[in-house]
Amino acid sequence: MSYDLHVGHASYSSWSLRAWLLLHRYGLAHRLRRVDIYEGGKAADLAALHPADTVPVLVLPDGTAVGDSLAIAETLAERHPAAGMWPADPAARATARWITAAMHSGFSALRGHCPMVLTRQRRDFVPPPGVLADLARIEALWSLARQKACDDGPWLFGSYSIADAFFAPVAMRIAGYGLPVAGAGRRYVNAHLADLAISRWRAIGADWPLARLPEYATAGAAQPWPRAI
Ligand SMILES: N[C@@H](CCC(=O)N[C@@H](CS)C(=O)NCC(=O)O)C(=O)O
Repeated sequence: MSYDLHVGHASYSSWSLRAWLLLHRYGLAHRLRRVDIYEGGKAADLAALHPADTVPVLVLPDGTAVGDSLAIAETLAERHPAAGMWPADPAARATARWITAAMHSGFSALRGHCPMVLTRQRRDFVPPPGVLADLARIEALWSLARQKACDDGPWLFGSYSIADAFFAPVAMRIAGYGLPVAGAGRRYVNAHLADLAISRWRAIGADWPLARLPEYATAGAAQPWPRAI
């Protein structure tokens, strides 16, 4: 039994990263199918999955296609209940669902001003007020999660959960743009930076050349990707 996961370029597609992290971290066999969302090939690559129009798209072993990262996460959690993708404790699980959905539907300033770029760290980025407001709310949600944590692990609820997969690209944006976070928030970003799954995903991206980079990928002064912030 194997899944097919259709993804955008691994260096830039933050929604793709979320879905892939779940398959990879929970050891679910899958094949990666690259969708050309940056060089004009998206329509052809997704034609067989109509009406899917964005990545990621997960194709189940029976051929059913599931679009949208949140639907993919819920589908995987339901199909693999023993994997523990949501926290076991009901209060922690409810909170995890809340903050995951809040991430999925919110933080438009952070997403708009700081597109995910996993190849380099911006040096000169001055966060506008909207980004700082998003960061403050993100840190409040992370703090709430830690209050509900089920064990001492480094992730939001102790052990890794879907919430961490959804906030991984947020952590990558904080690292990639040198955004200000302190204390527990900083440790959480560093846990993602040290995560071997993230290293693996960055290596996949490095193997996928692009003739034409997304314009934000080369904007501003840059330095190498950080090991920690
Ligand atoms: N809500 C969707 C958003 C997916 C999305 O916007 N994906 C981007 C790539 S990160 C995409 O496919 N962009 C190409 C396009 O919109 O044409 C999800 O959670 O999966």
